[in-house]
Amino acid sequence: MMDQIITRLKNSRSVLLATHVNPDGDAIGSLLAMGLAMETLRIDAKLFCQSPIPALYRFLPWSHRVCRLPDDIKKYEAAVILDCGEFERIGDSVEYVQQIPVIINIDHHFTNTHFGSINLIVTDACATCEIVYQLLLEMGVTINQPIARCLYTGILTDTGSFRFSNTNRSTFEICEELVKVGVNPHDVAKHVYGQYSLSRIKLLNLALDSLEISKNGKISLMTLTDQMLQETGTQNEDVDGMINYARRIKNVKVAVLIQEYRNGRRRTGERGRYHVSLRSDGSVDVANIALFFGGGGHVTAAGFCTESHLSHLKETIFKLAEVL
Ligand SMILES: [Mn+2]
Repeated sequence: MMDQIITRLKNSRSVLLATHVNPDGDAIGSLLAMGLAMETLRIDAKLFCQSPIPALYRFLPWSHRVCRLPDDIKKYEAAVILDCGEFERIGDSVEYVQQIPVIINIDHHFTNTHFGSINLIVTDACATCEIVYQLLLEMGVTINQPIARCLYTGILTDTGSFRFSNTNRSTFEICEELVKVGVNPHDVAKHVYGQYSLSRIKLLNLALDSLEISKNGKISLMTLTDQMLQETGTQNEDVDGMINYARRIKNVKVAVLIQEYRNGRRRTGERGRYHVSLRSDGSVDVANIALFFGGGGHVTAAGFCTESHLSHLKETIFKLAEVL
């Protein structure tokens, strides 16, 4: 699979690199690392993500080069889609991007739908950045400091700072190599974890206040409404990581965060649109729960979108607790 990808890329003059909406560290890290690598190979690469790059990741090289619209689609000979379980995860331009003759799908979600013409799905990779690292080595790309910094950030964030169950020996082996070429772990950690805005802390306060626990204590649930984000002046990116507070509660097996979509302006009684994030302690496969609702993800981290009444949605989730 890697050979096919390498041949394809090396024979392309112009490629589109894309990742998912509401990008996390792994999405951004793999996108930027691929972009920087394409430059060393003298392949013209356009970096695309529909959502803005969250402020805390703007310290990464080339983060300002990411475009929010994939223009002039005809010029691309291939597209590389990174960290997306489904093609639709890239957002509204999926039908447009689909017209690119070769779609290379690089991902580590076991629910990946193999939507590409070439699919490199490595479900035991701790992050898409790990797959990109191996690919770049195979391509003969020298992993320089800027590339290493992007890859390290993706691995750091997708393993929850080397705490999640996807953390293993190869995680540390790769990170050792990345540190060898100049990544400063303290510096990256300062950017990623040490720069919360006051509004984000105020949103956290509301999120903690919204906590509800199922009768048997196995499910914890947080709810964030559009109004809470507006009140605190926060963005979607500020919600990132808040679910971990719900997960840390003793005896909780599944933590749930319900987030209302923006522009959810509607009359009373009408259904709202919600994104539901799920995290488990490892004893429950939340990817399966997400799949049931039309979403996807990993065993311990998954999500889905739904249209519902909030009270009904909560009821459905708490019913799940009875069978855990
Ligand atoms: Mn990932």
